Amino acid sequence: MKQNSTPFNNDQEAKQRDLSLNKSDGTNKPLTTNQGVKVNDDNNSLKAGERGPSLLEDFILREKITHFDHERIPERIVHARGSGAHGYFEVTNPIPQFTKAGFLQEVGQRTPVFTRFSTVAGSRGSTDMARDVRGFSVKFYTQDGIYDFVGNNIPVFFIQDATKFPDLIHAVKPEPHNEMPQAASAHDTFWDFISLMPESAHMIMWVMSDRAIPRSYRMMEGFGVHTFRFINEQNESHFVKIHWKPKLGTHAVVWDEALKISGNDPDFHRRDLWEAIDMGNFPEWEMGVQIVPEADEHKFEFDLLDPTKMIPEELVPVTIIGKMVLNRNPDNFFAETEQVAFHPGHVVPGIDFTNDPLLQGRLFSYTDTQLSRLGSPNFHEIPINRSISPTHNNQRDGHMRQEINVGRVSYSPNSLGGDCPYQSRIADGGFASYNERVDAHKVRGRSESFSDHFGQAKLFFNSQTQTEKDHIIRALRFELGKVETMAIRVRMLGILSQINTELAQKVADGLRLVVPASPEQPMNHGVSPENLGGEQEPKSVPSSVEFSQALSMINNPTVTPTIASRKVAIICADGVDEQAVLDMKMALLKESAKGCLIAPYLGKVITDKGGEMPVDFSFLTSSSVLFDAVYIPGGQGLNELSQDADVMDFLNDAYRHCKVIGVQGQGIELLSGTSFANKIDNGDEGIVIGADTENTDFAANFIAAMGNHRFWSREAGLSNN
Ligand code: HDD
Repeated sequence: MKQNSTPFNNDQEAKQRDLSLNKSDGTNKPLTTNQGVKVNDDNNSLKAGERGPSLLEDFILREKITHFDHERIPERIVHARGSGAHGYFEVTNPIPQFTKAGFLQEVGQRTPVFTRFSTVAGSRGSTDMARDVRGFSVKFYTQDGIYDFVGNNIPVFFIQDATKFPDLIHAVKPEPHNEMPQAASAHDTFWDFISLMPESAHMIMWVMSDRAIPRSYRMMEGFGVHTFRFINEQNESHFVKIHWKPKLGTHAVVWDEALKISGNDPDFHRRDLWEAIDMGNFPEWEMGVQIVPEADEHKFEFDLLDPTKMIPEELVPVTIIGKMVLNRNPDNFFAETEQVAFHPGHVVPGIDFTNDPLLQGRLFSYTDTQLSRLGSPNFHEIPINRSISPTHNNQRDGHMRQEINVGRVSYSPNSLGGDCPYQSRIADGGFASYNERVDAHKVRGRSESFSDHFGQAKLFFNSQTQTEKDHIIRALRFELGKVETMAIRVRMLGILSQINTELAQKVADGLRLVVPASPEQPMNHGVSPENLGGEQEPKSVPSSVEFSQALSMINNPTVTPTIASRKVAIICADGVDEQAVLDMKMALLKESAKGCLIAPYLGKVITDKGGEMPVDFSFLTSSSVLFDAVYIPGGQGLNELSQDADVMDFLNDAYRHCKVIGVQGQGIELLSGTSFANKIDNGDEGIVIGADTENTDFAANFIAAMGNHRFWSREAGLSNN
């Protein structure tokens, strides 16, 4: 048992009880004004005569309209588009030797959490499926106060110093003169900035990879990016990188699919998270740590303080210490998901910062942004942000203060209040910053140890499978293809050539450009570099690890394949084989997956046995990009669908996006009208055929194939763009 502060709390419901103090439910209650006056007529304003002017006296109208006029608050400057859920964190492998953090001490200990996932560049109403980094933030309501993990689904960042953050975001956001494009990095200002910032080379490899178009928030890794410190009871520090590994594996969609999802369902990720939790498929992640002793700080060829670098798992393995389960959807989007305020500076005793200059800048930015977004220094009192451990201090007043501080004393030291609230000794849980020795000149500059910009970019690219490399090349052709300024395209090719010559050449081939012989130097407006502050000359330090399996999504074998929570489109029409549909639905259900009936019309289909089965979606209201696999059961009547262009698009897209297509009995005839009809006998493992409906292995084979996620070999014959 830890000697300081309170005994371990193990109450995963504590935050829900706390939130319930503010919940309001109007069921079977009279309508009132905000002042509690019952309303008799909510449909008509007060007028001088039925056709006359409205009266200023109408306090009911004025209150309603005024409140409506003020409903909106500024959206987050970045990460505006997001979705959140409640859950808990459970310790599976305590590490008291590294950290005294109270919520990480005992096996089975549970802490309530609220987690928000987001895109970065788009506005609140933008598509979930933009090519973008995803935010991954977890608010831990611990017994010792709030701990916020504020990370991304990518372990490194674009820039090394927080002072470049406004520049980066101005470059990626819609261009200021015409506010275009929305939620997209494929435009001139972004690539102009990136092409002049070689430190972003490593991050660019990740953002152009399929990590930037995840299949689901539930299928993304999470990373704290910066190196933090863990502090133990002996006040010893260890460096730590924090990881989240999804139980469902890390999966993505393909770019053409992403574009179509954005049109079919811009809320794709939000809906996916909501429905999974609603159906009891609670998303789960393991939390892992990479621990580096203080003595090893300078052991690596990169600097631990440089946020454009990760620690390859081959050098320091990830130790799993706990798991997070999200098991409850919010009651109210605005009150919870919109008003939640994360801050990497919200730490508890046992966790501390390093001198990473990006992190140091973030420590300022997050409180500042809440002041403009939520409007008051009392944002910590908003229920979703409220600590479940008691708060007492001498901070007072401000807009919308909720707490009623009793007594006459609001200063320290005081004698009138017994000098309360009192300070805590470290042994009693008082936070004390790590006693790091700093002895240096004040300097506006960057460490030489930050100047390798290409070593880990190479490692990332080299660690990808050929399929993943091709996707990166195509992503860059797309993005740079949208750039209008030729000089920016060429400058980017210069950057890419320093990562990998084949990569640069293939991107250049797609753009019909020539890779420049030497990369362009930054513009200094005639001032010689020695008279300017700023960066070191970029260089490339070979990584001591040449290939890292963990960096590839396809190669990374950390989880057993599962189809849990995946969705299968079951193609139907009147005359469909009822038994085949029921068998498949049952087989999917056993694997916690879901089969949905798609037919040319909504309502019901009449089966071969004369029964009725409800249709979930029509081909008009749905698309195969919203499903993980397609199943075509047998039965008379399905053949007619081959004349329907929507049905053919549905199947052709499923094939193009490398998804499993299962077909039984007469259903095979439907494939004859598809663009891949000639591929069916070619042994494509992703097309599972059951010649007769009695084949009992069919569902098992189909499910096993789905576990592979996608069949990439198909891409070889598809497009060369
Ligand atoms: Fe940030 C939001 C993650 C660098 C300034 N950031 C924000 C969110 C995430 C991150 C996940 C959304 C939180 C939520 O869901 O409400 N940010 C990162 C990561 C970074 C990073 C992983 C690099 C390692 N950020 C960064 C820098 C700065 C900011 C360098 C400023 C100097 N970030 C902000 C912000 C936001 C924010 C402006 C906008 C809304 C908010 O904070 O609450 O303060």
